[in-house]
Amino acid sequence: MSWTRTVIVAVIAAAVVGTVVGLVVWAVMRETSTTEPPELRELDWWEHTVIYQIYPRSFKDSDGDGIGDLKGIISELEHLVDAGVGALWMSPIFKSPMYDFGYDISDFYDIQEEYGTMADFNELVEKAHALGLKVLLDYVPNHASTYSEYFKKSENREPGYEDYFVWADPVRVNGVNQEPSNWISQFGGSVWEFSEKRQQYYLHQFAIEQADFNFREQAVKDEMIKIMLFWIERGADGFRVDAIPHLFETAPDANGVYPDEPLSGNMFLRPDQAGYTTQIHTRDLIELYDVVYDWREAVDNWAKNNGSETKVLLAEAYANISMTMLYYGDEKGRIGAHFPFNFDFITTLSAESSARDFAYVIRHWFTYMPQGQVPNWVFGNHDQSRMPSRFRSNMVDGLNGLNMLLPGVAITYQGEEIGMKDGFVSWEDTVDVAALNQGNSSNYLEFSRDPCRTPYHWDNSTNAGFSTAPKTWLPVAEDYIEINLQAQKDASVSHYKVYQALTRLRKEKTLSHGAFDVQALSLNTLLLVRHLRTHDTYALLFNVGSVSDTVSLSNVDLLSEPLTVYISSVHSTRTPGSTISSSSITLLPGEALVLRAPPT
Ligand SMILES: *[C@@H]1O[C@H](CO)[C@@H](O)[C@H](O)[C@H]1NC(C)=O
Ligand SMILES: *[C@@H]1O[C@H](CO)[C@@H](O)[C@H](O)[C@H]1NC(C)=O
Ligand SMILES: *[C@@H]1O[C@H](CO)[C@@H](O)[C@H](O)[C@H]1NC(C)=O
Ligand SMILES: *[C@@H]1O[C@H](CO)[C@@H](O)[C@H](O)[C@H]1NC(C)=O
Ligand SMILES: [Ca+2]
Ligand SMILES: [Ca+2]
Repeated sequence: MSWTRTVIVAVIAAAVVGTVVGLVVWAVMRETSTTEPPELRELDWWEHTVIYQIYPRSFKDSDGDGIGDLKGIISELEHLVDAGVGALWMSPIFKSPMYDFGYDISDFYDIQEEYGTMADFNELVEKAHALGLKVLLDYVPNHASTYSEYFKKSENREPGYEDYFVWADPVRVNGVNQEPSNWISQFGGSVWEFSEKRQQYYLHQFAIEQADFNFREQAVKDEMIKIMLFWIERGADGFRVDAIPHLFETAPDANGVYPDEPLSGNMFLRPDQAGYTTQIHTRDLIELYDVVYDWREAVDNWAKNNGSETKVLLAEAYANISMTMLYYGDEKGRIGAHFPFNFDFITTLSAESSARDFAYVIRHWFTYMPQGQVPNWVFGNHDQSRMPSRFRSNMVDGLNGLNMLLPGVAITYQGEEIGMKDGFVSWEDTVDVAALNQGNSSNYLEFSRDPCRTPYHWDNSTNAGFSTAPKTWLPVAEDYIEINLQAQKDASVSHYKVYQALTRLRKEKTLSHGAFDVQALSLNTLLLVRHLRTHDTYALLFNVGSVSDTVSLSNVDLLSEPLTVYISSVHSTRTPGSTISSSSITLLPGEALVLRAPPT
């Protein structure tokens, strides 16, 4: 949830000295680490899967109240199989007063009523597993709803709960109570909120209704592991872990004084907006990694003791590259998340990026990723403008192509398989706290996460087939008549058909085990090659620019003739099965081709 449009202009570490030349032998090194087995290494279930993020409120409404629910998800699990994904991750489905749509949990052990019951959850897990789909839950350890029993007990100073949250006395200035520090919430305003009952401030890095747990309290750490194992016992295959960089804040000094954060100097922000200060006391504190490593130990132990398959931890961390990579593990050999999400395509690339930027950003991740780890790629989520809206509509197939052809795990946010764009949400219809906190200003949309959360487009019937309600919780985007799943299933050529072809292609050993090379053939045309010994070579050719581009593949050693078009983007004039001459290829703006070549 750490929605960080304010830091979106993340600069790729300027100091990447030395060039990454030629082949990146990621997969090959993994393969040959033991003494050259003739067989390719067998991958664990998660290492090359496609994870599909479901935003439950907006996926499918089964009972006509305008809100998506578990029964709706159950009824559409076949869609995920049809799309060719291997796992689903649901944004939070736990009891919540919904100030932050489920990221403010009031009971971590129960299902939100409007989403369904524990019986529905069991049915969902059972059916998903029967269909061969893994089920990942959203685990939100940084904070609890102020409506939770934990918070109520802590506010009442009940024994054992006094220090469950971060409480601080007011600072008295000229006889007036003031906040303990100048720290600003991710959603705007002070992180400190005064409790009349306890006569102290509590800390909230997100909404006022989301109180931050105190991770220096052993009882909190124990409880968090208990929650994870509770859901694992009920069949969860792992977790996406929310907002981890915010787990710890700098502790007060011996006199109980909290240090202020320095001002960022960003003149475009008001003093109450996130980003006005530089978050040196509220993000990326080194203590948090030990907590993550403990979680990994707990889930690994559970799996070992129960002889079960691997349970995965995926870290949501908008952080710089070194702090991000630390989630994989540290120099002392402690291991953490199976991977931290790679948000580089969201935070550093846009419609203006060149093929050189793309190649650089891809290599950046591999340059810093510790050896033997699994990469992953994210193109959108419930906190960010949708992929075709951030880039261009004609780039959908090329971007899905990159997601599917790059090594490691591909992550799809619901709707990316059909090229859904952001919906328009008027101020009157706005429900996201990050936007509401801005008031009805001309720029509330810059802060709003509602446009990327509008309901899924199943077909061209009322409410895009999402719900039979007269009014849905967020409006359905107007373009659903043209952009919807049914239409794309009916069409002979569509984003969805391309997506299916891509997920099918992923089953090739070249994609699961092969090495890769990425380069810019020109300013705007990107080439990604996957190759593996005696197996066919596959390459993605993608014009990321807004004008046509002509390139040659004659000098690419990895690609030998004949080159066959294997998959082509929807507006391409080339049809799958046709051969292509490597000497001169003209690509339309956004055009993408997956080519097949004989083994090198
Ligand atoms: C898993 O193992 C733990 C002990 O580590 C045990 O308490 C629990 O019942 C086991 N669960 C299952 C589903 O086998
Ligand atoms: C990343 O952030 C950490 C902690 O804020 C800082 O110490 C480090 O210098 C940063 N590294 C880079 C490469 O920016
Ligand atoms: C929000 O602002 C717009 C444009 O300034 C205005 O037309 C609209 O009436 C306002 N809505 C509310 C609820 O204040
Ligand atoms: C709605 O979808 C159906 C089924 O895909 C199709 O036959 C019909 O032409 C569509 N109607 C419109 C207005 O696009
Ligand atoms: Ca419903
Ligand atoms: Ca925290």
